[in-house]
Amino acid sequence: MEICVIGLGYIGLPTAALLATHGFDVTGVDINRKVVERTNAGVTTIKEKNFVAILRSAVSSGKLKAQMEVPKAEAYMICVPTPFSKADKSATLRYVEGAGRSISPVLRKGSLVILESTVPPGTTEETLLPILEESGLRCGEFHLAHCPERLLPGNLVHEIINNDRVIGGVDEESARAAKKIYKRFVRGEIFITNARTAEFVKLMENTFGTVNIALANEFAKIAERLGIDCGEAMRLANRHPRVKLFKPGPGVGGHCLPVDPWFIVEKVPEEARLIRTALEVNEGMPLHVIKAVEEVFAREGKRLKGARIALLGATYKGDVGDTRESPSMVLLRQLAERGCAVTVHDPLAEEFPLRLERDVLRAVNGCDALIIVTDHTEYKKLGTRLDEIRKSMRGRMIFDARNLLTSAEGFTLWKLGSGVLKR
Ligand code: SAJ
Repeated sequence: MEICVIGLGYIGLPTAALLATHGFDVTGVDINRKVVERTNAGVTTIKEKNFVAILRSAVSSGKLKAQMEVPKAEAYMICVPTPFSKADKSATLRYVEGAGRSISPVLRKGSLVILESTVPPGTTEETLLPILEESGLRCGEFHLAHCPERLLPGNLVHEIINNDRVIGGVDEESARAAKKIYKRFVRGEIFITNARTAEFVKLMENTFGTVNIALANEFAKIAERLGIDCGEAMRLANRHPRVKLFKPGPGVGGHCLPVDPWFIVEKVPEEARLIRTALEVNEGMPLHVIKAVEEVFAREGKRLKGARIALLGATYKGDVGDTRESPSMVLLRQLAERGCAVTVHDPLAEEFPLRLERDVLRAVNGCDALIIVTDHTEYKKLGTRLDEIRKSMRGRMIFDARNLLTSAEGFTLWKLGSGVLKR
């Protein structure tokens, strides 16, 4: 079966490669010529274990080829981004609409269109369906389903294959047609529902994460005020058989958790009050860290203006290379606005507005303070390198926004959720 996957990003390319290594003839389409060329060369910027091998075998077998035009195919999978406009806090569907418009002219009777992109409830039927009917075919003459992805960046290949999937058809036949395709490479269970429910399920999943992280962040700020070590309190609370608290952090990044819940708020603002508040609590976390930096500098009698500060971590979370919506971007801007000279270290990140240091000691060299922003595995060992770090730094302040350090001999250590630990 010929399948066309539109959008060769974090979701589309691995999906295209898996389809191609499970018997489908796949044409990958992207508007970015560089992505098309890299894909045809079996090369990718996506750093996920086992992925390059799958991509190489898909390309070298001739089962996956990439191009910029949408071909005739028996099935189309739309995996384009649905960015979020900060201005009016709403989903930008122009890429989904564009993908639909590129399919319509070549859509044939009996073809199947699957929308994987995360969209506000109702998008599949109210936005995409009418665009596909511009082909002259009525829905029913072609099939349309929504199948949201739920893979975890950092464990992508394993999760694409093993996670259960939810498929929402605009009608029963569409859902069944889509299930037949996923069954070829998904080992998880495949559940069928209607399109609107499938759209909502995806948003519920990420909103669950966002709201629970916001709860952890709020507990951390309250614990600081109460003089409680939030990390210890959470470890104890999690001993309850039915409590599993998330971890507080310097902000929620990535292109999903800070974005997807806004799609619900946009649709039903009068009801989605807890969800809106959770998003705002998370958005406020970078500033909470900045306020702590200001307070500790003041208490230590140090001027923030002109200070040199090292941020450890540019990516939005540990052990990934993705910097989208990363809290580090906000911290960098806020510190620069306060006249600080900032160096940023990261072992994996590619795109970042500043040249990235790849060696921790070089990054902290001469710095007055360092801030642990990302929970990279490398930083979990910083506790054993404090002597070298102390020799390399000029100052003695550490801000641990990920609770990776238990103590820091000879440093003033501020931890999110505890405040300043006594030296
Ligand atoms: N974070 C915390 N505390 C936590 C957990 C995460 O501060 O306890 C932060 C992380 O540091 C990061 C952000 O939240 O900045 C998001 O990280 P994440 O690992 O929670 O989620 P993503 O964005 O990497 O992937 C999520 C996943 N969704 C859920 O876990 C419900 C993934 O399954 C989805 O497929 C993905 O969004 C997506 O593409 O929608």
